[in-house]
Amino acid sequence: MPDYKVYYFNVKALGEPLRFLLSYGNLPFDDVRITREEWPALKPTMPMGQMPVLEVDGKRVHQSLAMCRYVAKQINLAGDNPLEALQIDAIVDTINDFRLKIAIVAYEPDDIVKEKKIITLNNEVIPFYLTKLNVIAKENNGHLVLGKPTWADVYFAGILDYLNYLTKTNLLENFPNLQEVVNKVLDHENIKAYIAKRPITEV
Ligand SMILES: N[C@@H](CCC(=O)N[C@@H](CS)C(=O)NCC(=O)O)C(=O)O
Repeated sequence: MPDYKVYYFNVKALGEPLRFLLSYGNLPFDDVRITREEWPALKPTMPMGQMPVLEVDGKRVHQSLAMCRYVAKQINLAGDNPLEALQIDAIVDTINDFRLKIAIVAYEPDDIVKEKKIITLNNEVIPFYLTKLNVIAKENNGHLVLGKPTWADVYFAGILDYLNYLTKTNLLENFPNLQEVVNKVLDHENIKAYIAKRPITEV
């Protein structure tokens, strides 16, 4: 089995889906959490000067979705054929579109612009995505695609805390089928064990 190290800040955010997937598949990894003080010295050693980064037997790779997909393949959560893999990728990309639409508002520096963008986000963007995804979760018996566990479910459960943090809401409050998807992941014994030992962080 390769030697895995995950480098990221001491937050969940973009690193948590990767930590979730490694944990779900029972692939041991070093959970390396870099402080803001350590980061400037380490930044030039990372492929694109950003994290998360996965080190596989000493080789550092970047891009959270690519890393998650790589781990998903190791643990048979990436579909049984190219069409299944495509369907999973499409859902993960949709979740990532949703994340980016939330992030662009949350990190808007101009307060007046931000206030306006929050109205559109709350009244249009969030209901649009969550209503669609909730129907999809219902049609797939508590999964996001293919009616079975895939890395899309684990990715969504892993990124949700960050999305709730950015929107300052409980996004799934009125979306029980999506909550069921997340609960199934959180009830997995390997995920429970990881959550029990991970550092407590606000984000
Ligand atoms: N598309 C990349 C984005 C990575 C990214 O934006 N990383 C941020 C933290 S979430 C970072 O490393 N920021 C510190 C810096 O750029 O110096 C991914 O999904 O992995």
